[in-house]
Amino acid sequence: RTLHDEIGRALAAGELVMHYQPQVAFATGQIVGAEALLRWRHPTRGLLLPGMFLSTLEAHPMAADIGGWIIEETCRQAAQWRAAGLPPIRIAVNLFAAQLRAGTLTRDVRNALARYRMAPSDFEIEVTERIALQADDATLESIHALHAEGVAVAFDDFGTGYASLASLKRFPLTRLKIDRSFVRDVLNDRHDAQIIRAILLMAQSFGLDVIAEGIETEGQEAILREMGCHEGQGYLYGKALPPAALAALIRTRA
Ligand code: G
Ligand code: G
Ligand code: MN
Ligand code: NA
Repeated sequence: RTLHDEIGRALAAGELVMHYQPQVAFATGQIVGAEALLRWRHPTRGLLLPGMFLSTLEAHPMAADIGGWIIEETCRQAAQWRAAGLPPIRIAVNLFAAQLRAGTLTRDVRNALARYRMAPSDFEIEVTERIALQADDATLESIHALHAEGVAVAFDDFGTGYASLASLKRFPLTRLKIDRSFVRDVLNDRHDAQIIRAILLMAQSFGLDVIAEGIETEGQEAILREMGCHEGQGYLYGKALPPAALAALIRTRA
């Protein structure tokens, strides 16, 4: 059987799980958010990372359903953390193009926020350039509606695509995620540093928040912070963790 054939069973059998990568505020060192990242606990192949199944999943007829499950599951988890006394954090979820084609995004987000009594601003959708480019009027309208209701919208991998700038004007955004390819050599490569400065300046003039991805060292954090970036995500703070491990990390950094 191929992974494609197994996806339906995987969802029904609870083999799909979300891990959470911390997002940290430089000023306080506290965890202010987490990006939800999908994992597949496959019964025979072990824990699968998205690289092994994401393209299969995106093309699967159940992609929109799985996207809906991810929204529900992350909001459920957030409510559980709050019930355990943790400070509320922002949860960021990556979207599938199929959710937008199916027109299920706004309904799924509204239902989950209501069911788990979650503040819209604690929920963030991550949009890639590919999604931004494919967006038809109906998609733009639904993302505008969520944004107007207070849901955060982050532009993922910002700066890597050829239409990043055009997307700034078409899309309602809350935050830019500086792609980790610019962060990697920021301490040594003048051009990477200049690109990051330009992104920060642009974000400021558009009134957008910024988070730097791929922060692996104190030095990278220090220079990003000095440049005026306020938040970071990366292995320096932690990789994507199971819910209990993220909760423990939130407590140690609180
Ligand atoms: O860290 P990781 O190997 O999990 O992420 C690999 C890629 O898979 C990321 O770029 C991310 O955008 C994508 N991805 C991870 N989880 C999800 C998910 O739940 N939904 C979607 N649409 N993409 C995801
Ligand atoms: O949605 P996105 O493509 O940004 O998903 C995050 C991806 O980035 C995941 O594959 C995750 O494993 C990876 N990642 C997260 N933090 C770091 C980091 O600090 N360094 C590197 N090299 N990769 C990271
Ligand atoms: Mn992402
Ligand atoms: Na990214």
